[in-house]
Amino acid sequence: MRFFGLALLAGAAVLGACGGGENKAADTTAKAAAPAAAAPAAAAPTSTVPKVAATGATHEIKMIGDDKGYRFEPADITIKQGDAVKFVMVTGGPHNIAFDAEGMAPDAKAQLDANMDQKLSELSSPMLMNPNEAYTISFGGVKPGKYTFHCTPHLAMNMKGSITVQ
Ligand SMILES: [Cu+2]
Repeated sequence: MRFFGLALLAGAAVLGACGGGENKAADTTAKAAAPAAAAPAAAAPTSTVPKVAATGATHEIKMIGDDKGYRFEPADITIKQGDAVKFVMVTGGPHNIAFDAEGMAPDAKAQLDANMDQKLSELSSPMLMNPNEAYTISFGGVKPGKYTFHCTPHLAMNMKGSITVQ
């Protein structure tokens, strides 16, 4: 993470040196958002890796908050590369899906991030507010490994899960 941060800062410094006036409008955003500001399209922020569509099965994970607690159900699943995972908001929202970048291989991280639409931030889905709202993530091109995630609003309530890609 530290190395990645330094690389971002270095990139921002280079942009600042040669960019001239084109960055004025973006100066109000945080440093971490600098690479996104450099790209003309807001839709494709930090990654240069293209999204890979799912070609396999779609697995469903429910997002629940009730008197038994906040949870993903099932919390831990195993899928194949190329499958998709559909997260469905059931109760107790807003919920989201935020993958833990720590320990994730850089190429896997780049692909997973590219495969997520409408992100709040890197590896972080938008909030799902209403029952039956869903958010589907393609694991096309995401290499085998275990990907852990949590719900940002309910991290303290231990709303966590994992997806193991075979
Ligand atoms: Cu939640």
